[in-house]
Amino acid sequence: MSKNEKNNLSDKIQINWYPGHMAKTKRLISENINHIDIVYEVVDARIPYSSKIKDIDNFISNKKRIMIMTKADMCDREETNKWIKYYENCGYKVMLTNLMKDRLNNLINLTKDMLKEEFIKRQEKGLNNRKIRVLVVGIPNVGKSTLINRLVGKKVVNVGNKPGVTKQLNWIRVDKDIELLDSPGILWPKFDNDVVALNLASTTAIKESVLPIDKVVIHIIESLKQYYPEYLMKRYQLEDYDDIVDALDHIGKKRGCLVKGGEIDYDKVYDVVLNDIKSGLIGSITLDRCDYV
Ligand SMILES: Nc1nc2c(ncn2[C@@H]2O[C@H](COP(=O)(O)OP(=O)(O)OP(=O)(O)O)[C@@H](O)[C@H]2O)c(=O)[nH]1
Ligand SMILES: [Mg+2]
Repeated sequence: MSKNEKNNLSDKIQINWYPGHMAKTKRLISENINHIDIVYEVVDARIPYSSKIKDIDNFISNKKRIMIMTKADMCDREETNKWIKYYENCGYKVMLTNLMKDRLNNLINLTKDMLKEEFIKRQEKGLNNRKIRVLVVGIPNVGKSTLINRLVGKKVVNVGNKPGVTKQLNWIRVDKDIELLDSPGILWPKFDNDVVALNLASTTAIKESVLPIDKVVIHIIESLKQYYPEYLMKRYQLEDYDDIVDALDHIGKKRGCLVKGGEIDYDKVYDVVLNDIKSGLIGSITLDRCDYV
């Protein structure tokens, strides 16, 4: 990689991307929001700020909500706890969960509790007792569908570690008391800053092809250097470095990402780092920090 190429890496990222189906999903949610009793707003505990839908208030109006932070098993608990406090101070009920193993009885209980008065009022008015209707909403790949499968207790909707698995709104019955509306992941029309966009790409919330892969991987390595240098050491035996190209070269050599003649194959280095992050092999990380909001 030449110095010029390296300099280009720090250019401001231009992203003006907003797939039409996300606008459509927001419109459908707005149209159906009057039928909803409560919203589960799902965020990824590794990026509790970057993964929160920025314009959510525009289409869920003032519905009651619970923020569900998924991937508790992959996050840095100390930083995540600061975020939980931050959102609780903003008035949210927050629930941190590992959807791979947690039972979600407490979520059901909290939901029923938050809606108790409304349902008593309905009864007093002589209205039919009906199920609680929950909208599950969030950016792509945060675990909305996994949450639904967990609540139902079996696989009723498809999940996958890539954005855009759910394509349409789906009503799912949980039990005699609750039904859920699964929704496709949505983002907002323009990313407010590069860090948010890069964090989203680092955790596979936006398609890899949307951002230049070199910028995403450099962001991952630089974030690890800043917050978790011990993970760089453990996974790649990479000590502190001054030049990012040296870091990429080092990882390339350690992981055998070479082309004929012993040159570094940077595309392979990018794949290695992205896969390590995607699968959680690097370690438990949180990429957002409360002090920058
Ligand atoms: N380790 C871990 N993986 C999780 C957790 N929750 C979800 N996942 C994984 O995250 C990936 C995305 O899950 P989905 O449920 O498909 O996400 P989604 O929000 O429905 O995504 P879209 O439908 O694409 O918007 C899957 O590979 C899940 O297995 C969690 O708490 N811990
Ligand atoms: Mg889904």
